[in-house]
Amino acid sequence: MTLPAGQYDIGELPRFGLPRFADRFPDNVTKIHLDIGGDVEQQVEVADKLLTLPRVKQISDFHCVTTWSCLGLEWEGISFKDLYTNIVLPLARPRPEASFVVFRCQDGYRSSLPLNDLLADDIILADRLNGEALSIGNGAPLRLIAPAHYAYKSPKHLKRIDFMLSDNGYRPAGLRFMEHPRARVDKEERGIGIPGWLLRFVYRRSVAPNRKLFKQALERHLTQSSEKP
Ligand SMILES: Nc1nc2c(c(=O)[nH]1)N[C@H]1C(S)=C(S)[C@@H](COP(=O)(O)O)O[C@H]1N2
Ligand SMILES: [Mo]
Repeated sequence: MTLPAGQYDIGELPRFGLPRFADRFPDNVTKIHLDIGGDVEQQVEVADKLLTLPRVKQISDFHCVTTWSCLGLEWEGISFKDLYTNIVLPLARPRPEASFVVFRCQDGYRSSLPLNDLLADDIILADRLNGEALSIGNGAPLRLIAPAHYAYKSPKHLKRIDFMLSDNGYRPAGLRFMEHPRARVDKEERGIGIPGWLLRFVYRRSVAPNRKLFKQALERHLTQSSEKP
């Protein structure tokens, strides 16, 4: 397996993200509740309908923009394209030009991708990883997996998907330069306005301290929830 430019193999999938999300956790990690909205004719809640879609399994590599990668992960869930053609189009009926897609998460995180990118065959909504239900650290109960894009485009703890006519009014979860509209790994689109190779050096220093921050926050969270009556 070859690593994309500027990436290294970290050997496992750590709990990771923007620092301000380290202490935020989803309320609901077992039952999937997914709302479809935005510029659509009808808002829909797809929780049970998801179960009617075919299950898919896929092995793919995962690349965080801060330069770590985790190779050969086996994700299981449903394909985004199936959700779009079998549920979004017939039931929510988005406006034909609604091609800016926004994902909203239980921890307040959000990200976006163009509809065209999301209709690629390797984009899935995953509820299982390496043969087990998704853990709270890695995105339970449901997350997007977009392997060709930096992992900030793979939102965890999904609760809502909006199909929008434009990106007007969309606020990225981090600073504006940090969210490239497409963030393709093979083009090293790490951010906006700063070359990818330059961002590598800045981001790489944050990996170890941020990983520790996320790990300790999860440990605290798990202890607190187990102490609750
Ligand atoms: N809900 C949510 N999704 C998120 C994030 C987050 O903080 N919250 N961080 C993103 C980033 S920057 C990365 S690298 C991956 C990390 O996924 P992991 O914790 O399963 O390794 O999730 C992405 N999706
Ligand atoms: Mo990331």
